[in-house]
Amino acid sequence: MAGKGATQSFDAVVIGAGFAGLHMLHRLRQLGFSTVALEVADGVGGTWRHNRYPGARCDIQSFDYSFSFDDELQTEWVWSEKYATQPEILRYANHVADRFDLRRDIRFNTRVKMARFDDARSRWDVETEDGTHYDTQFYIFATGCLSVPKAVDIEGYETFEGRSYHSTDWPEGGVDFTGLRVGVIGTGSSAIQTIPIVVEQAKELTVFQRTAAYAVPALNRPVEAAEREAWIAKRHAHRDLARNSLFGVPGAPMERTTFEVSAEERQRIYEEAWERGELPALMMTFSDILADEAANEAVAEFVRNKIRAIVKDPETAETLCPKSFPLGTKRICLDTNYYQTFNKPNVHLVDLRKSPIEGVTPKGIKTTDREYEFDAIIYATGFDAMTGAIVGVDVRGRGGLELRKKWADGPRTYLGLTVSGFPNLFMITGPGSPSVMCNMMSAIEQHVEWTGDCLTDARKRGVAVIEAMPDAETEWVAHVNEVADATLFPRANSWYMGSNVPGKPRVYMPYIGGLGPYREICTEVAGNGYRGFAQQSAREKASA
Ligand code: N01
Repeated sequence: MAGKGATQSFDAVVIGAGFAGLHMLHRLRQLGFSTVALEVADGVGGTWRHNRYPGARCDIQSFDYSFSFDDELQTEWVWSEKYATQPEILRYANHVADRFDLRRDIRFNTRVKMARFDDARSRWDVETEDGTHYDTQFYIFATGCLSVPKAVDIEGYETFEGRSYHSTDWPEGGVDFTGLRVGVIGTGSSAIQTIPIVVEQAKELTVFQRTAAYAVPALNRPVEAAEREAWIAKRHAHRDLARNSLFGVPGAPMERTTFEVSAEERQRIYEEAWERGELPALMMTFSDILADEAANEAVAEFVRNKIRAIVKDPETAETLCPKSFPLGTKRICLDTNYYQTFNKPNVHLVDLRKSPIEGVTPKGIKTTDREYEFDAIIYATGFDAMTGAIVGVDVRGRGGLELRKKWADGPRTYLGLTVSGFPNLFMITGPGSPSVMCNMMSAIEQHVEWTGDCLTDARKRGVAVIEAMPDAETEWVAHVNEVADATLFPRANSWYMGSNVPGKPRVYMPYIGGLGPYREICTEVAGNGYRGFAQQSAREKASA
């Protein structure tokens, strides 16, 4: 291994050793590219390494939230629950790293400071914080969509004299909340998973809610041996359906529309979906839920009525009812006893719409109403999603073009995979791709396969430089917006829109055309000689 200031050369440098980075590294090695992965943490797992708050689990069924690229891997691993816990998912990531002997090509505790494209040599110079340089033809971001915590934007938070925790960076050994007065800020997926567990220890728990979320019951349970065997028997067909689906799991919205059926029939259909305990189930009940306001309101009211039926205090129930955005336009949360928790006498809900937080004080949290005293505060305030980790590195493309500047008004990509002006740079599940709109594992596999094929094809044809053309990028950005604008998604102030981070441009970032249709587009682009990409061979480059 080279020391500080030394330079090492590779065909490809992959940033990150979460699921995307592990798979990309493995694939490139299989294809014969010399590859190194650079990882800031001291182990693999990415966001699953840091998000170890109590209650953390996947919200896609474990069988689906796992790799399909290696049949032995998918048949040997045994998931213990319908929705695996964070420790089990992290064990799986470690298993993948061990099984394919990936660690020898991962540099842990390594943060990339800068990546610069050298026009003359058509190679990237990647510099890490310890001064090591990596010289590489291909530079690949596998940094995850939800890996950079949103900076806490509440005044005075550093003055708090009790203990502060962030769901995105939980202490490794866990936290004992026994007998403590705990405040939780946020009611997104992380908070909804952790609140029912923390309350088992806490003396008092107070939840500060700014925007009520839609949560559906996970109905988690152990995976029985017979269920596992049945899944193994049908795995190939199941994975094919997932690959070509909208959300990266088998299933599609029904063709019928909401008001085609009677109110009683609608209720029956919603009930059936509720009982499945799956995140996309309600959205799949009718084809118009994400496009038609009245259809969305009908299913939203169904969820509100569920909340009203569970939560005994009518005022608390009403506060927990989401009313400010259409169902599904922020990621639906999957819960286990979240709403039931508010029936406990030691759990309190503060409606920040009525009394906003003024700041954190040495003793607790002060709203416009009063001050609440705590021993511990949990910030479950989310992420600088999709772009945070990418612009967190100083990336300079052709002619010194800064990616941060290029994306100042929002991310611009071709296919969510590449950026014009940044040759030989690829992103796994970048903005402009389906990524967070579906099962991340399915999205990761599609991008890793496409990128591996693209690099192999370039090598075969002697292409030294491949770069998205500006027109192709502009068309793709327009298409991503056009598809989003035809839906209710832009109505919500979501992290999909970047609107959770103060000052971040409000742009719809993921591609919501669905994973299957998106895969077809990517395959068609590749099949047409990488349509929309400028390509230059080493010889053309030399004579240019
Ligand atoms: O973050 P979030 P998350 N004052 O951004 C509130 C995935 N995930 O970590 O909505 C007061 O959803 C904020 O309020 P508002 C999943 O994709 C998956 O929970 O901005 N409140 C909101 O309530 C998910 O969507 C799982 O008004 C403030 C909350 O904090 C994504 O990660 C588990 C505030 C943040 O919610 C993000 O989820 C966990 C402030 N200053 C996460 N700032 C699985 O199940 C923020 N909030 C796999």
